[in-house]
Amino acid sequence: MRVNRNSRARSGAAVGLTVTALAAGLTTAAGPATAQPRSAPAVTWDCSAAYRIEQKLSTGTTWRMCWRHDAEAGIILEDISYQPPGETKPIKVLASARLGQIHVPYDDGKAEYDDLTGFGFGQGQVNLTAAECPGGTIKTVKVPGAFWSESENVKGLCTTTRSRGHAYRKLADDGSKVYQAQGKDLLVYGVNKVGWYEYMTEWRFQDDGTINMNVGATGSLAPGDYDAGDGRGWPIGNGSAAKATSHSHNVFWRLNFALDGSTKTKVEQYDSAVSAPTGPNEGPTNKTTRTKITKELAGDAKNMRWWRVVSGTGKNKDGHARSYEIVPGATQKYPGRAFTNNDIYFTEYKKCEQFASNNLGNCAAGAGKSVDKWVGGETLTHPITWVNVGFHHIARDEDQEPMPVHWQGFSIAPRDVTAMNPLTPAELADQNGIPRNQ
Ligand SMILES: [Cu+2]
Repeated sequence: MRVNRNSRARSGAAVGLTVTALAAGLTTAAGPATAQPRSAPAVTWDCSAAYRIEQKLSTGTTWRMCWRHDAEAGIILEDISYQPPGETKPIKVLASARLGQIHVPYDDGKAEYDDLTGFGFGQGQVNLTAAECPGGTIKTVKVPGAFWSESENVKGLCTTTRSRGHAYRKLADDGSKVYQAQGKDLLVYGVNKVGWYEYMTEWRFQDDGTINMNVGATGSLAPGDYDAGDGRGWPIGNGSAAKATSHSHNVFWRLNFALDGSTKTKVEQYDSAVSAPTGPNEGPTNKTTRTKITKELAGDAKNMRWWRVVSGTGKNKDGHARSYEIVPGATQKYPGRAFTNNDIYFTEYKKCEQFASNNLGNCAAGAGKSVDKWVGGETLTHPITWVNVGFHHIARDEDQEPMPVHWQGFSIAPRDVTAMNPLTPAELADQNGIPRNQ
């Protein structure tokens, strides 16, 4: 349940208190927090109270962000910051996070949709019932011209918390006890109805700093597609009279990182190459190399390849540059268009570059309407990250009715944002770096 914690949050989390709270087990957010001193730095907001999301999870981590609604992109999250226990002030992660497009090409080549910019995704924001935001709060979203609501004030954005199981587990070195914590997440989600489909856009903020971004497709298969238009559609219903045309859902996210408050971030790619043993007493070796991505890139996922976005200025308490790693999700990349032909794009920020395809931004003539066109060799000083996750949807009998939610997405995970596991129990807080003498 999201409650108004402003008075507490504004006073931040003092280190000394956090240790006390952790020692006490930190099973509730309410108890120790009330004792926080008033001297900690104030939290500043770039949005009015109605557009703030602030959640202190019971494990001690606070997430803060602003939200707004865009006529095409739907919900956009801005100024996202993370404050785990032991940090005295919020750590900015992203200036903005939003969908960049949902591109839906049909296998028969007869239909191809850009759901965000061509089919009113934003106006398709629907009212949520209380039951579908368990334990949470539903915010009112102003949606001019809302398609599926009598009022333009749509009860459209749920914020709630959920348990995700173990955050960690460790048997004490002397075997006397088990250190364990059950992880908690802040969830922020809404639903946009586009034709027969209903897309759930879910943002999951874990207490360990990880952010999961997922789109779930549900609602109904479009009856108009029951025509085996691709010549191979999967039979739906009794016999084989109706065959649903297969298609892809290519979902793009657009991330504007602002680690430690600056969008002047750096991009790095890592690759690992495994070589055969060099002798009978050797094992295979694995060499990991870093490539600095200094210019715009259309990149592809590969075995043992990953990227991270690194702060230009911020360091953790170990003196390591703060960064976020991009953790790919399962994808079925659609090679049919240049803008879906790569898994990730890093482009130099331009305000007009808003949607991965069928862009509506007022870019200069000749700039191109899709993200692939914006990879032009420019030096990256303010990189924008575009992540493309595809799903080839071959319908099945179980897709009626309603269609079970099918999720696609990815994560970003902190790498050296804090000096240790942000949820480290006080008893283990001295175990950083070279192992202590027993
Ligand atoms: Cu589908």
